[in-house]
Amino acid sequence: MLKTPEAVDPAFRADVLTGLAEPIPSIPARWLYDLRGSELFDDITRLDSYYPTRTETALLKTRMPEIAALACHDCAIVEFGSGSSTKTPLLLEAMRPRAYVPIDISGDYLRESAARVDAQFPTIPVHAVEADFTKEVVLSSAVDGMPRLGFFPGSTIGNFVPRSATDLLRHFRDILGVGSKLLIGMDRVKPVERLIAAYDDPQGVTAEFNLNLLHRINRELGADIDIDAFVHQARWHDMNSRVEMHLVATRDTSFTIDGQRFVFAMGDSIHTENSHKYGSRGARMLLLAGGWTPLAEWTDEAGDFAVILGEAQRNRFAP
Ligand code: AVI
Repeated sequence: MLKTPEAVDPAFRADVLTGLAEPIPSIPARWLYDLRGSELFDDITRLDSYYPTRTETALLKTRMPEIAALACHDCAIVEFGSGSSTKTPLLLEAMRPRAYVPIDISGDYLRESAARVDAQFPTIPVHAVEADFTKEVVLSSAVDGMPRLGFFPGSTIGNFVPRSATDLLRHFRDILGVGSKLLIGMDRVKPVERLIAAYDDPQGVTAEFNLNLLHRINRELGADIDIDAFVHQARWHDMNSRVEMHLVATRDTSFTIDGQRFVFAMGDSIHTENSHKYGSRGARMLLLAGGWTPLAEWTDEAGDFAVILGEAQRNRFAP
């Protein structure tokens, strides 16, 4: 059903119209996550071929005593993009923070996760913030003066190009303040076949997740995209160290959105997501560039995924 014009996020319309008119057509990855997209992403996290979620969760479980000892003493845990995280209880259980501050753009998700934490940890006060964590965030004054631990799991940092990732890390530093810590999950570079399998699973769930973006454009923006004319493709871009998701036209096709016509020749693509993979030193350099000094790093035995703890030290540019 076509959403009423008021219900459509004007930023979605603007990003789609601008992105599709670019010489390399692209749409920002955040628009993959409407209700259906979020459900499909949840399904992806349970696929055999998608190793990041289970590897990070296992890593947090096995190394939590060490992580907790270094990361949080009487702190407030601030989670960026709390979503439907299953990793949070591991931290709360081990660290018993003075407060938990989930930040999420979706009020529904936020209320759900706050209620879950409330039920499971009734003694930990929850101060939820409904906000886009890439923009201005105001934390509750209830956490003023508390040491803070930022939590940014899932390798979501990999979905930002390094320049934006650096800006985001600096922004986290501004929100949390000097002396704060950050526990961040980062996916590692590995053989291309495994990376492609993780982003192009045999069950076709990731394909459905990617193609759902076209359904969303048709539904919300009243477009007439022939979805059968596009297929999902995952590509490894070695020079930029990232997996890219594309929607590739399998034949010449055209469609109209808001009176604007877009023409795609067979083989042309819409670039819908980047997922950067870091080596150990590259990951630490990214943190340093973003204002976080790495303190410790944990990886699984195969070295598939890393969880890194950084500290926002006072600025010191010399020597
Ligand atoms: C949310 N993000 C960390 C996922 C990733 O691995 O980059 C999104 C995803 N896209 C396809 N599969 C998973």
